[in-house]
Amino acid sequence: MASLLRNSGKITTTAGLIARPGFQSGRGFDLSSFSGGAAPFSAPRRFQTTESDIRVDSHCYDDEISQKFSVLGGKVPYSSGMRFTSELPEEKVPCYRVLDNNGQLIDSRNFAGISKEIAMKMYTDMVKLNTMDTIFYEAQRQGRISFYVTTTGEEAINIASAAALKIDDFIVPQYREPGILLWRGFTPQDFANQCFSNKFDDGKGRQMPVHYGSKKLNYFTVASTIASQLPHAVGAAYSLKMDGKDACVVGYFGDGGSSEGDFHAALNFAAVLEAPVIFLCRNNGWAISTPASDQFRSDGVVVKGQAYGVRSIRVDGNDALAMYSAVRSAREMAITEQKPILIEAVTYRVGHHTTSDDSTRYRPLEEIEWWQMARNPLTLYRKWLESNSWWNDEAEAELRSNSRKELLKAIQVAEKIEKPPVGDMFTDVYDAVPSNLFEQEKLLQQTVTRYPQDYPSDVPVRAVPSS
Ligand SMILES: Cc1ncc(C[n+]2csc(CCOP(=O)(O)OP(=O)(O)O)c2C)c(N)n1
Ligand SMILES: [Mg+2]
Repeated sequence: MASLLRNSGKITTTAGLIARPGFQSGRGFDLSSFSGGAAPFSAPRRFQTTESDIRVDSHCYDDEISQKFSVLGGKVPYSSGMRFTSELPEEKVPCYRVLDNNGQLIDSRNFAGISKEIAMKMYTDMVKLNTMDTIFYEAQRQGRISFYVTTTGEEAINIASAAALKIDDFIVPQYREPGILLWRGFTPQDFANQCFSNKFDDGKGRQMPVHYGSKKLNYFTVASTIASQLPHAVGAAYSLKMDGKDACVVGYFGDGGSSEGDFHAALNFAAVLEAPVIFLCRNNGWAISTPASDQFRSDGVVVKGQAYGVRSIRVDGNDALAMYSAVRSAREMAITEQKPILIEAVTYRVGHHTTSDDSTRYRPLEEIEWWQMARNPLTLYRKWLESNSWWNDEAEAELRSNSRKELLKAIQVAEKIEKPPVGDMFTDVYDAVPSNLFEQEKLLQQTVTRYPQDYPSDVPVRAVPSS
């Protein structure tokens, strides 16, 4: 973990769930709902909480000074000492953890209670996700699909965050979060249909593999233009707020995404509009070949929340129970208090960036192996399940074998299904196809007909209707 934040040394872990207060509120908040009674949900007031809430303490300042300071959203003391703030806080923000390095509870009080059923489904889906990565990655290597992105090492972030949310919550993903879809019921066949771009892909084969989306499952389609999804997440959350919905939006992104302007704009918008959105950063140490130490000089991503007035927490992203607890709590705060929350989940990208990458060219093999062995999210969580007598070797072998069979079958079926007709490239954007697109479609159809050897034979060319 220290290697993720090389510039400024180690971060400590804590077994206590401590979200950092947003600058504006400065209020404490109660996490006692973990140990029982949930905080009552008060219906969000349509529009009311979006008004700026600037309070100036008139007892301390005369009117003229108060006026000046009102631009800073509250009371600011004068100081005769010229002090610059330091670039880094004295202490690093601790990393919330529930399980120790052996998968045992550090403190049984500081995490959300979880039923056996949910706990088992979490592990089952983590294994399925891991198996899907192995099989789809191999399929890409065999030339059966053009591209793939693994989530290896980030299974806990994917599945535990999904488990902590409700289906009404909207997911606005980056691209390394297919586990949320899996949790919500996207089947191996659905994943395979998208990766093989066949006619049952909801995106009609228009996108590269792994650009999943599901309207039914409230999962926005992956847009791999880094961080562009985050302002959209805020807009969607603001819409939920206006409609008084008991739901939030979760915008996922990587450490690399936090360097994009869109991340900063989104945090600021969310804070000012008081939008019920969770920004979930997977700080996996790498943005393709750029290490986190070349990405930012701050104490990771978590501290950026407070700068924008957003309550934030750093969590061990390889600890499924910590992720589940933090996301559940964040969801409750985002909805009941109608405000954004930032979670920095500290993890490691065990796989290559994508199938177009070879990460051993820029990082030591030992680093990858250490994370895979010592901090494997599946192993840690399995140890906790076993200590509850909920899991054993026999169950493991059966799950792995069944998942493998199911996924192999899914790709065998998907690759035999016909592709969508090329004409589908031109539909669904305009109500009536404009003349320039109509011309392009006609030209494409003529080209494919004239040079059939240059085009895949399994893609039907739909006849262009006469205009
Ligand atoms: C706007 C934009 N710039 C650059 C890229 C190229 N690119 C694709 S992924 C990536 C790195 C993203 O890293 P991070 O956000 O940490 O996510 P991770 O891949 O580690 O999950 C980059 C730079 C892009 N897709 N979009
Ligand atoms: Mg990254």
